[in-house]
Amino acid sequence: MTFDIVTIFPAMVEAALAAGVVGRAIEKRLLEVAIHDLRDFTTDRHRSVDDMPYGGGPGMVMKPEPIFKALDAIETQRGAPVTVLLMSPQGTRFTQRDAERLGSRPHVVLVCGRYEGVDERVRSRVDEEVSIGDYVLSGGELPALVVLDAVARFVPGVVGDDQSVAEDSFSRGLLDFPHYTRPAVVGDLRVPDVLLSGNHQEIRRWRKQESLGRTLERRPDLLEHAALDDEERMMLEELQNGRIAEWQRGKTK
Ligand code: 4GX
Repeated sequence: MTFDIVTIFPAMVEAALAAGVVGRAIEKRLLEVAIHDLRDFTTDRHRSVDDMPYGGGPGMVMKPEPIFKALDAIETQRGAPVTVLLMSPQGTRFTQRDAERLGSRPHVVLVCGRYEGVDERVRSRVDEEVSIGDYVLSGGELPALVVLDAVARFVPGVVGDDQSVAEDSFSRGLLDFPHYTRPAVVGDLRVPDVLLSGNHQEIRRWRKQESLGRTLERRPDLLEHAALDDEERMMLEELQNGRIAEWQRGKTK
């Protein structure tokens, strides 16, 4: 899969892509990421990417032509079609479902805006306007990196264990269960006995219970769309029948 990132801060994006799962996937050529400096597509002496808003008002707006030229160059290089995403707080909220859907596109272009945003005519070249959440950032670079990371995880081979991507708690619509590693006791904090029991049936049930309990307590909204099996539906019903308090007491013991 290829990503093209259009930005006025190429160094910021470059640095973030070197590390971790994504960095390794680039080394292994599972992902190709090309970073395009928007100023390379300007034609004036000052390499201007922004200008004053028509109609007046504060702030600056990104000029359309450099963005159009960048997209033309990318489409020529990749051979259309490419999927063009514009990072913007006006976009639809990016979810794990979107990450999975975009993971099977061969070419995704991430356009990073700055200032007050982009000239409205840029949207004629944009397939999807994407927001990573309801807060205001100073540019689209961090959102583009967030989207790239979440999408890249669905590209086969990027995450070591395909199983863990498919079973990822968010893909199933539930929060994750608690994790522990050695040692079994730290000060007065113990690993739950069930995890040391070697009883895999019990461990599996405990993890389901914890996922459901946490989701019910912290993100009940997720349960509306969660894909639950029969056992999980029964557990949830028990939890909802006044067993939340009991589950919580168990947690603090
Ligand atoms: N999720 N920002 C983009 C400038 C901008 C505004 C409109 C294009 C259109 C954000 C977010 C976000 C701040 C990035 C404004 N560019 N992007 N920037 N939250 O807050 O995606």
